[in-house]
Amino acid sequence: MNRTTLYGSALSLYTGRARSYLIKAGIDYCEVIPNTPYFAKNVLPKAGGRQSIPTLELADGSVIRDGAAIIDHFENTSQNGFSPTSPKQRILSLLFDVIGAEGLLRPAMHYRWNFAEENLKFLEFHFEAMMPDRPDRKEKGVAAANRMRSAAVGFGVVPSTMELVEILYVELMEKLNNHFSEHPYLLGGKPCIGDFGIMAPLYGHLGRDPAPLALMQKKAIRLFRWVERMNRPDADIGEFAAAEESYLTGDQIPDTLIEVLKHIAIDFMPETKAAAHCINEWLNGQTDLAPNTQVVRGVGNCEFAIRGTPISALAQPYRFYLLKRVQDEYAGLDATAQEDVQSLLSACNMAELLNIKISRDIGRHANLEVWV
Ligand SMILES: N[C@@H](CCC(=O)N[C@@H](CS)C(=O)NCC(=O)O)C(=O)O
Repeated sequence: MNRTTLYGSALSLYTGRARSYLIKAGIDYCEVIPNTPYFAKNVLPKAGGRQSIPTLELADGSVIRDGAAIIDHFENTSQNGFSPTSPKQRILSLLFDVIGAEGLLRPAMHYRWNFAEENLKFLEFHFEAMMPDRPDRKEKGVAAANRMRSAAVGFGVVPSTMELVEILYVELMEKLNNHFSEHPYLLGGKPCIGDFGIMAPLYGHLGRDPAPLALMQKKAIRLFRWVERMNRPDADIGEFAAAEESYLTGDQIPDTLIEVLKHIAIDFMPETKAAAHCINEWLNGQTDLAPNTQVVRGVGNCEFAIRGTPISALAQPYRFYLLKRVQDEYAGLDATAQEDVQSLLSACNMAELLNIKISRDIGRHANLEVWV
């Protein structure tokens, strides 16, 4: 390849985050489904042997696997074009990245997998398209779709939680819609890392599959416009008469965004606490976990309750890999900025996030997340 290639799929949650970044950053790239012999032979071995999307191949043949690492690469080479510079905005930008990667999986999975009448044919087409073009393509596509359907259960979407998942998501749409009625992006007139983070669930699943797309278009037009805007190279902010294409000045955090976070906290805080507890128990039991051992997707289920509804969900270390970025950013701030951030997170019912940690760090080695 002599051009940057994004290996991904139109319906993939995590591809949506990297794609939006590449578009907004003006990077010349093409998108390819990773179902080719070329991918298997030339890209996969450089991606730690792990077939996850998004994976990026640069023009020089080097490969970056993992959406956060792809964005880090371009942020590092472009002087952090999409990272705000003031303390509270930096913290929220990183926080929304965690929320997007890990905190909205239940609504994403529910509205994809539990609306068969509207979604099934659409999903079958895409899963089949992801498989190599061989006689068993259809069969392989169905098997892959079934694996993802059961992942939804693993994230805590079961009949007893579906009503709660729907209520919380409809409320979230409302809060996001309010915010995007006043500001084109999370922090003003320009997307930040957190915008790309929440694009993951809000595009690939919730802003594209037929059932949730129709719901979003009906209930949250301004949110739908944000999704659309995030996949366009220009700022696409015509409906905002006076918007500047920059972050809000003076480290402002709009009240509408605090309302969004307060709502997310209802689900995100209990799950983060329970997942940390579960992962730490697991780590305690690992007497021979050598450095550079690959971090697996989940290490058991954690239990928590939201508004009285019990939930059991996979405890995923990756949540804490991204959360540590928020905590490290906080640790590097001066005392005044730390106080400001603490008051902000308290107003969002998220102050505890600065202290919820897992007992072993996660790093990257050979394109994989590993235990340090
Ligand atoms: N942490 C990764 C997660 C990527 C991911 O899980 N992608 C899904 C599709 S949306 C996938 O490829 N799953 C298969 C796997 O992880 O083996 C990222 O942010 O890029």
